[in-house]
Amino acid sequence: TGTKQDTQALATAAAEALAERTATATHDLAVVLGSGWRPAADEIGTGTEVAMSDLPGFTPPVVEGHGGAIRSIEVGEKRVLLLLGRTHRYEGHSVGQVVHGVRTAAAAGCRTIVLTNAAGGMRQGFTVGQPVMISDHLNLTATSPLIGAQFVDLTDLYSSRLREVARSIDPSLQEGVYAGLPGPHFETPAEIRMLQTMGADLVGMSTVLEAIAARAAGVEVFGLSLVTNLAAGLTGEPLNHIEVLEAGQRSAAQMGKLLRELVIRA
Ligand code: GMP
Repeated sequence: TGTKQDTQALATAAAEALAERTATATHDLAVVLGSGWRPAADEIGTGTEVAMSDLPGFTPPVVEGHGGAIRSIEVGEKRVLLLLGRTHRYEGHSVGQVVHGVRTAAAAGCRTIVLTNAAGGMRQGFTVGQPVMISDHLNLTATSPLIGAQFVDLTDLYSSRLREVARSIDPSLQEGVYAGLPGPHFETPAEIRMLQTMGADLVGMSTVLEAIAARAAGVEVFGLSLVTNLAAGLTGEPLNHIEVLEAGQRSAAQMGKLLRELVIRA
Protein backbone atom coordinates (compact mmCIF):
# COMPACT_ATOMS: atom_id res chain seq x y z
CA THR A 1 0.00 0.00 0.00
CA GLY A 2 2.99 2.31 0.49
CA THR A 3 3.61 4.84 3.23
CA LYS A 4 1.28 7.69 4.06
CA GLN A 5 3.64 10.09 2.27
CA ASP A 6 3.68 7.92 -0.89
CA THR A 7 -0.11 7.62 -1.10
CA GLN A 8 -0.52 11.35 -0.41
CA ALA A 9 2.05 12.23 -3.08
CA LEU A 10 0.28 10.00 -5.61
CA ALA A 11 -3.09 11.60 -4.85
CA THR A 12 -1.56 15.08 -5.16
CA ALA A 13 0.01 14.14 -8.51
CA ALA A 14 -3.34 12.80 -9.76
CA ALA A 15 -5.13 15.95 -8.58
CA GLU A 16 -2.59 18.14 -10.38
CA ALA A 17 -2.96 16.15 -13.61
CA LEU A 18 -6.74 16.38 -13.25
CA ALA A 19 -6.63 20.16 -12.71
CA GLU A 20 -4.54 20.51 -15.85
CA ARG A 21 -6.67 18.20 -18.01
CA THR A 22 -9.96 19.75 -16.90
CA ALA A 23 -8.64 23.33 -16.83
CA THR A 24 -10.14 23.64 -13.35
CA ALA A 25 -7.75 24.46 -10.52
CA THR A 26 -9.89 23.10 -7.69
CA HIS A 27 -13.16 21.25 -7.25
CA ASP A 28 -15.67 21.49 -4.41
CA LEU A 29 -17.42 18.14 -4.31
CA ALA A 30 -17.00 14.64 -5.73
CA VAL A 31 -19.56 11.99 -6.58
CA VAL A 32 -18.51 8.34 -6.93
CA LEU A 33 -20.91 6.39 -9.12
CA GLY A 34 -21.04 2.73 -8.16
CA SER A 35 -22.23 -0.41 -9.96
CA GLY A 36 -25.11 0.38 -12.23
CA TRP A 37 -25.09 4.10 -11.38
CA ARG A 38 -23.17 5.12 -14.51
CA PRO A 39 -26.37 5.80 -16.52
CA ALA A 40 -27.22 8.49 -13.94
CA ALA A 41 -24.11 10.50 -14.84
CA ASP A 42 -25.59 12.59 -17.66
CA GLU A 43 -28.52 13.61 -15.45
CA ILE A 44 -26.03 15.18 -13.06
CA GLY A 45 -24.16 16.99 -15.82
CA THR A 46 -21.81 16.79 -18.79
CA GLY A 47 -18.29 18.15 -19.14
CA THR A 48 -14.66 17.32 -19.78
CA GLU A 49 -13.82 13.68 -19.15
CA VAL A 50 -10.40 12.26 -18.30
CA ALA A 51 -9.66 8.52 -18.45
CA MET A 52 -8.54 7.25 -15.05
CA SER A 53 -5.78 5.34 -16.82
CA ASP A 54 -4.28 8.72 -17.83
CA LEU A 55 -3.95 9.81 -14.20
CA PRO A 56 -1.22 8.78 -11.73
CA GLY A 57 -2.11 5.90 -9.42
CA PHE A 58 -5.39 4.76 -10.98
CA THR A 59 -6.04 1.16 -12.00
CA PRO A 60 -8.67 0.65 -14.68
CA PRO A 61 -11.62 -1.28 -13.19
CA VAL A 62 -12.14 -4.74 -14.66
CA VAL A 63 -15.77 -5.51 -13.87
CA GLU A 64 -18.57 -4.73 -16.32
CA GLY A 65 -20.66 -1.73 -15.34
CA HIS A 66 -17.69 0.08 -13.83
CA GLY A 67 -16.34 2.68 -16.24
CA GLY A 68 -13.04 4.34 -15.62
CA ALA A 69 -13.18 8.08 -16.14
CA ILE A 70 -13.43 11.28 -14.13
CA ARG A 71 -15.71 14.01 -15.40
CA SER A 72 -15.46 17.64 -14.36
CA ILE A 73 -18.79 19.47 -14.35
CA GLU A 74 -20.39 22.60 -12.98
CA VAL A 75 -23.63 22.11 -11.09
CA GLY A 76 -25.16 25.30 -9.76
CA GLU A 77 -22.34 27.10 -8.00
CA LYS A 78 -20.25 23.97 -7.52
CA ARG A 79 -17.37 22.48 -9.45
CA VAL A 80 -17.96 18.77 -9.26
CA LEU A 81 -15.86 15.70 -10.00
CA LEU A 82 -17.87 12.69 -11.15
CA LEU A 83 -15.94 9.49 -10.67
CA LEU A 84 -17.37 7.08 -13.19
CA GLY A 85 -16.36 3.71 -11.89
CA ARG A 86 -14.50 2.65 -8.79
CA THR A 87 -11.88 0.11 -7.84
CA HIS A 88 -12.88 -2.81 -5.61
CA ARG A 89 -10.84 -5.11 -3.39
CA TYR A 90 -12.46 -8.11 -5.13
CA GLU A 91 -10.76 -7.16 -8.39
CA GLY A 92 -7.50 -7.97 -6.67
CA HIS A 93 -6.54 -4.36 -5.98
CA SER A 94 -4.97 -3.05 -2.79
CA VAL A 95 -6.80 -0.93 -0.22
CA GLY A 96 -4.62 1.99 -1.33
CA GLN A 97 -5.89 1.64 -4.88
CA VAL A 98 -9.49 1.31 -3.69
CA VAL A 99 -9.34 4.68 -1.91
CA HIS A 100 -7.10 6.49 -4.40
CA GLY A 101 -10.11 8.17 -6.06
CA VAL A 102 -11.29 9.58 -2.74
CA ARG A 103 -7.79 10.79 -1.83
CA THR A 104 -7.45 12.38 -5.27
CA ALA A 105 -10.78 14.17 -4.83
CA ALA A 106 -9.62 15.45 -1.44
CA ALA A 107 -6.30 16.60 -2.94
CA ALA A 108 -8.28 18.32 -5.72
CA GLY A 109 -9.98 20.44 -3.06
CA CYS A 110 -13.24 18.53 -2.51
CA ARG A 111 -14.67 19.05 1.00
CA THR A 112 -17.67 16.81 0.37
CA ILE A 113 -17.97 13.37 -1.20
CA VAL A 114 -21.04 11.45 -2.26
CA LEU A 115 -20.48 7.70 -2.34
CA THR A 116 -23.12 5.76 -4.24
CA ASN A 117 -23.40 2.00 -4.52
CA ALA A 118 -25.60 -0.90 -5.48
CA ALA A 119 -26.65 -2.97 -2.50
CA GLY A 120 -28.69 -5.92 -1.44
CA GLY A 121 -31.63 -4.88 0.74
CA MET A 122 -32.14 -6.78 3.98
CA ARG A 123 -34.76 -4.78 5.82
CA GLN A 124 -38.42 -5.71 5.72
CA GLY A 125 -40.16 -3.31 3.36
CA PHE A 126 -37.16 -2.40 1.20
CA THR A 127 -37.93 -2.80 -2.51
CA VAL A 128 -35.74 -3.07 -5.61
CA GLY A 129 -35.10 0.35 -7.15
CA GLN A 130 -35.37 2.19 -3.83
CA PRO A 131 -32.61 4.65 -2.84
CA VAL A 132 -31.53 4.37 0.82
CA MET A 133 -29.24 6.84 2.59
CA ILE A 134 -26.44 5.23 4.57
CA SER A 135 -26.67 6.25 8.22
CA ASP A 136 -23.71 4.18 9.40
CA HIS A 137 -21.68 1.15 8.36
CA LEU A 138 -20.23 -2.16 9.50
CA ASN A 139 -16.76 -2.51 8.02
CA LEU A 140 -16.49 -6.29 7.60
CA THR A 141 -13.57 -6.17 5.16
CA ALA A 142 -11.06 -6.87 7.96
CA THR A 143 -8.88 -4.05 6.74
CA SER A 144 -8.53 -0.26 6.79
CA PRO A 145 -7.08 2.36 4.47
CA LEU A 146 -5.40 3.93 7.50
CA ILE A 147 -3.01 1.08 8.32
CA GLY A 148 0.23 2.72 8.88
CA ALA A 149 -1.26 4.18 11.34
CA GLN A 150 -3.75 6.85 12.29
CA PHE A 151 -6.50 6.87 14.90
CA VAL A 152 -9.58 8.48 13.42
CA ASP A 153 -13.00 9.10 14.95
CA LEU A 154 -15.87 7.65 12.90
CA THR A 155 -18.79 9.12 14.81
CA ASP A 156 -21.33 10.62 12.39
CA LEU A 157 -19.17 9.33 9.51
CA TYR A 158 -22.17 9.61 7.18
CA SER A 159 -23.01 13.26 7.76
CA SER A 160 -26.34 13.76 9.52
CA ARG A 161 -26.33 17.29 8.09
CA LEU A 162 -26.24 15.96 4.51
CA ARG A 163 -28.91 13.35 5.27
CA GLU A 164 -31.11 16.21 6.46
CA VAL A 165 -30.40 18.08 3.21
CA ALA A 166 -31.37 14.99 1.20
CA ARG A 167 -34.58 14.59 3.19
CA SER A 168 -35.46 18.20 2.33
CA ILE A 169 -35.38 17.11 -1.33
CA ASP A 170 -37.25 13.83 -0.84
CA PRO A 171 -38.95 13.46 2.56
CA SER A 172 -39.72 9.80 1.80
CA LEU A 173 -35.99 8.85 1.72
CA GLN A 174 -35.22 6.02 4.14
CA GLU A 175 -31.86 5.41 5.81
CA GLY A 176 -30.07 2.31 6.94
CA VAL A 177 -26.84 0.65 8.07
CA TYR A 178 -24.60 -0.65 5.27
CA ALA A 179 -22.52 -3.79 5.78
CA GLY A 180 -19.38 -3.72 3.60
CA LEU A 181 -18.01 -7.17 2.76
CA PRO A 182 -14.97 -8.13 0.65
CA GLY A 183 -16.85 -10.20 -1.98
CA PRO A 184 -16.73 -11.06 -4.80
CA HIS A 185 -19.21 -13.82 -3.97
CA PHE A 186 -22.65 -12.82 -2.77
CA GLU A 187 -23.66 -13.85 0.74
CA THR A 188 -25.12 -17.14 1.86
CA PRO A 189 -28.63 -16.93 3.32
CA ALA A 190 -27.10 -17.75 6.74
CA GLU A 191 -24.72 -14.80 6.40
CA ILE A 192 -27.64 -12.52 5.59
CA ARG A 193 -29.44 -13.67 8.75
CA MET A 194 -26.22 -12.97 10.69
CA LEU A 195 -25.92 -9.48 9.18
CA GLN A 196 -29.56 -8.72 10.02
CA THR A 197 -28.88 -9.75 13.62
CA MET A 198 -25.84 -7.44 13.62
CA GLY A 199 -28.05 -4.51 12.70
CA ALA A 200 -27.34 -4.17 8.98
CA ASP A 201 -30.04 -3.09 6.52
CA LEU A 202 -27.98 -3.08 3.31
CA VAL A 203 -25.10 -5.22 2.07
CA GLY A 204 -22.46 -4.60 -0.57
CA MET A 205 -18.78 -4.80 -1.51
CA SER A 206 -17.70 -1.16 -1.55
CA THR A 207 -17.97 2.24 0.14
CA VAL A 208 -16.78 1.52 3.70
CA LEU A 209 -13.04 1.87 2.99
CA GLU A 210 -13.63 4.98 0.90
CA ALA A 211 -15.75 6.56 3.62
CA ILE A 212 -12.99 5.94 6.19
CA ALA A 213 -10.33 7.43 3.90
CA ALA A 214 -12.57 10.45 3.23
CA ARG A 215 -13.08 11.07 6.96
CA ALA A 216 -9.32 10.81 7.57
CA ALA A 217 -8.85 13.46 4.88
CA GLY A 218 -11.41 15.72 6.60
CA VAL A 219 -14.01 15.30 3.85
CA GLU A 220 -17.74 15.22 4.70
CA VAL A 221 -19.38 11.99 3.49
CA PHE A 222 -22.83 11.25 2.11
CA GLY A 223 -23.61 7.61 1.24
CA LEU A 224 -26.45 6.50 -0.99
CA SER A 225 -27.32 2.90 -1.80
CA LEU A 226 -29.64 1.80 -4.55
CA VAL A 227 -31.37 -1.43 -3.53
CA THR A 228 -30.68 -3.47 -6.68
CA ASN A 229 -31.84 -6.79 -5.25
CA LEU A 230 -33.16 -8.26 -2.05
CA ALA A 231 -30.32 -9.98 -0.17
CA ALA A 232 -29.59 -13.69 -0.54
CA GLY A 233 -32.26 -16.04 0.69
CA LEU A 234 -34.98 -13.41 1.03
CA THR A 235 -36.76 -14.20 -2.22
CA GLY A 236 -35.62 -17.73 -3.05
CA GLU A 237 -34.15 -16.40 -6.33
CA PRO A 238 -30.41 -16.61 -7.09
CA LEU A 239 -28.46 -13.31 -7.26
CA ASN A 240 -26.45 -12.05 -10.21
CA HIS A 241 -24.55 -8.95 -11.35
CA ILE A 242 -26.73 -8.47 -14.48
CA GLU A 243 -29.79 -7.95 -12.27
CA VAL A 244 -27.80 -5.37 -10.30
CA LEU A 245 -26.89 -3.43 -13.45
CA GLU A 246 -30.45 -3.60 -14.81
CA ALA A 247 -31.89 -2.21 -11.59
CA GLY A 248 -29.42 0.67 -11.96
CA GLN A 249 -30.53 1.30 -15.54
CA ARG A 250 -34.17 1.48 -14.54
CA SER A 251 -33.54 3.96 -11.72
CA ALA A 252 -30.83 6.02 -13.44
CA ALA A 253 -32.91 9.06 -14.37
CA GLN A 254 -34.54 9.32 -10.94
CA MET A 255 -31.23 8.80 -9.09
CA GLY A 256 -29.46 11.35 -11.30
CA LYS A 257 -32.05 14.01 -10.52
CA LEU A 258 -31.78 13.33 -6.80
CA LEU A 259 -27.96 13.53 -6.90
CA ARG A 260 -28.00 16.74 -8.93
CA GLU A 261 -30.30 18.44 -6.46
CA LEU A 262 -28.24 17.14 -3.54
CA VAL A 263 -25.03 18.49 -5.08
CA ILE A 264 -26.64 21.92 -5.48
CA ARG A 265 -27.87 22.05 -1.88
CA ALA A 266 -24.95 20.23 -0.17
O1 GMP B 1 -23.32 -7.09 -8.33
C1 GMP B 1 -22.27 -6.97 -7.43
C2 GMP B 1 -21.93 -5.53 -7.15
O2 GMP B 1 -23.08 -4.85 -6.63
C3 GMP B 1 -20.84 -5.39 -6.13
O3 GMP B 1 -20.01 -4.32 -6.50
C4 GMP B 1 -21.58 -5.11 -4.81
O4 GMP B 1 -21.00 -4.03 -4.12
C5 GMP B 1 -23.01 -4.73 -5.21
N1 GMP B 1 -24.12 -5.58 -4.67
C6 GMP B 1 -25.40 -5.51 -5.13
N2 GMP B 1 -26.18 -6.37 -4.47
C7 GMP B 1 -25.42 -7.00 -3.55
C8 GMP B 1 -25.68 -8.01 -2.55
O5 GMP B 1 -26.79 -8.52 -2.39
N3 GMP B 1 -24.62 -8.39 -1.80
C9 GMP B 1 -23.38 -7.86 -1.96
N4 GMP B 1 -22.38 -8.28 -1.18
N5 GMP B 1 -23.10 -6.94 -2.90
C10 GMP B 1 -24.11 -6.49 -3.69
